[in-house]
Amino acid sequence: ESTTVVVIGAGPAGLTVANLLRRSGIDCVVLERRSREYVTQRQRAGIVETRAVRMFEAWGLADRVLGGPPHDGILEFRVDGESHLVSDSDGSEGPGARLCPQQVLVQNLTATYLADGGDLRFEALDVSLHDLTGDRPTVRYRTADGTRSTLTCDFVAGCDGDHGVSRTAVPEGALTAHSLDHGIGWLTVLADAPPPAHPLLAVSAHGFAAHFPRGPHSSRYYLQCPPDDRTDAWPDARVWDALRSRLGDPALASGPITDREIFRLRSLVHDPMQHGRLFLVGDAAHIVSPMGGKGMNLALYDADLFARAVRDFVDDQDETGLRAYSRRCLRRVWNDQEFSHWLTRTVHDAGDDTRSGPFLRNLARARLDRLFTSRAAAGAFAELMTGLDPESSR
Ligand code: FAS
Repeated sequence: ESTTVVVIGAGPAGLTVANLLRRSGIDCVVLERRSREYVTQRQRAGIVETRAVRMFEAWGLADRVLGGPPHDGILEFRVDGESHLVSDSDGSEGPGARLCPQQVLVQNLTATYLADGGDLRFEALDVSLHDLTGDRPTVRYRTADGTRSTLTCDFVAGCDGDHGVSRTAVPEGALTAHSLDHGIGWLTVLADAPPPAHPLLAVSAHGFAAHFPRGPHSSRYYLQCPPDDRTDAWPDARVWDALRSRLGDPALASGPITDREIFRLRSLVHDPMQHGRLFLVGDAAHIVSPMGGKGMNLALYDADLFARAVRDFVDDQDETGLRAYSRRCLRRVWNDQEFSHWLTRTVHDAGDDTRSGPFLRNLARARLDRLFTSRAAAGAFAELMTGLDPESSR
């Protein structure tokens, strides 16, 4: 079988690449290891940032793929119980961020791609990549009934996340991994409990906590915990007690907890993000701590750059975008890594100084004070939250 692009993975990155290529009339096949039910139910990110909204708008897809209400552009920081509302909108013209949970985006991207006649193959097993440095790479896989298939293509989009197969197909030493372990653990909890009026970040001596909307009747919470902590050390009562004390809200409404997971905050970047005819997109190339909501939005950014580069190549034999893909993505990746790192350090050092010590705690408190009192600092924060390219490079 032959196609132009084989996309590996049907998460936000893979499905966005597939839809954008489809819109450009470019043939592609998506191979997803899991079932459609599994992939479309996975709850993770909760906000599609302004830049990504405008990207879908520019491709004529926003109405079909974005769900959820507009984000009102207000973020709440609560420091030792004191509330500070901060704008995360830069006031530019055009649609703003949407409170669109990741599973809603994935469901809509899947439905749109299939409705437009897209070729999406679930439960594609044992995917392997070959001849990536030749002109016609091949991708092999098998279906559950044992049938084996081979696809030849012009390009492979590795959209298979942090534990995928694409990166392993690159020879040892061709990619450099830059990683950082923040030494911070988070218990993340999903619950059918009322969402907050605004996304809430809380700094307290008891440790960091956050409360984010994940739909009209559900919320995602984060609680700082020791990196090697275990979920069975967090029964429901302890979760709600810790949230009430750290969020400074004794009357916080609770609800059935539907998911709980502990993970270490870490950041990872693979450089370059391409090898021969393989292009890594989204988590397959980078992991960013959930602070600032950049993980999924970076995947959408990469997908847009890759799809435009392929379109330029197919329409005009112009390889500029393909050659510059990694450099252009990495500029944005490091910008968002720096922002997430700044925000992660600030909200954790400012609270629990047993980990960072009083000097770093005061530095973090000074950064918060600047954010709440300086227009320039608030403007820079809003620009970074929108994901829009700085004025200079727009
Ligand atoms: P994904 O991992 O989503 O998708 C990869 C796909 O490839 C999967 O469907 C997988 O089944 C498939 N696959 C893997 N190996 C394969 C193989 N060998 N063959 C075929 N298919 C294969 N980001 C934010 O922006 N904001 C947040 O608030 C946020 N919160 C998060 C909370 C948690 C608990 C976690 C874990 C992540 C969070 N993220 C957040 C980050 C997350 O949203 C990722 O950035 C996003 O899923 C990246 O999308 P993809 O790159 O498509 O990777």
